[in-house]
Amino acid sequence: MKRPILIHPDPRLKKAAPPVEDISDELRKLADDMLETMYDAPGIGLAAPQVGVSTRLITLDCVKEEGAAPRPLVMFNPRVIAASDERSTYEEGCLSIPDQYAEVERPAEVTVEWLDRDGTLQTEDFDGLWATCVQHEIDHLDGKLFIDYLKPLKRQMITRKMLKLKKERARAAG
Ligand code: K1U
Ligand code: ZN
Repeated sequence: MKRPILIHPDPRLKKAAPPVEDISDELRKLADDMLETMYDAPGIGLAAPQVGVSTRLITLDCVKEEGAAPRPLVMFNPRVIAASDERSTYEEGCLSIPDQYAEVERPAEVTVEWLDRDGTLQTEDFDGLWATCVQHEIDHLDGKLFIDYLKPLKRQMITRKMLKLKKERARAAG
């Protein structure tokens, strides 16, 4: 089942999410819904707070090559346990901030630890777009958006555009 994605500004996107205590069937269903919502958007990542659920769960799939097998990842309680000194800059977007893109600098490589849908602890090194995306999604769990890395004026400009978009959408929905 597809879920609606919250649009910035929304207080639910600014709140730090509590850790998952027990990976229940309900949370596995939420993960499946998030993957469906992410692929449909389309996006390469999604965090539970973006669908209005305050819990530490993210999904991602950064396979971009035409015809390549998808690699859907579901991460409960993900955390960066090591980050490279080397940094890389990527033009980021966000499904909660539609059609706005900006360059953000982050560690180029990160090691991430998480629980998979069976509750098994996983550890993996990520680089390139995967590293950028997993850091962007973990930021969502801490109530942080990519625009928080931008200069205040640029951030305000984007926020004003989003307020306008939300008003237009509300009017169209009647
Ligand atoms: O968290 C999100 O809002 C999802 C976001 C993830 C992300 C994108 C770019 C850099 C870092 C993190 C998106 O998926 S925005 C859409 C997007 O980038 C995309 C969509 C289709 C194909 C390729 C990219
Ligand atoms: Zn985002």
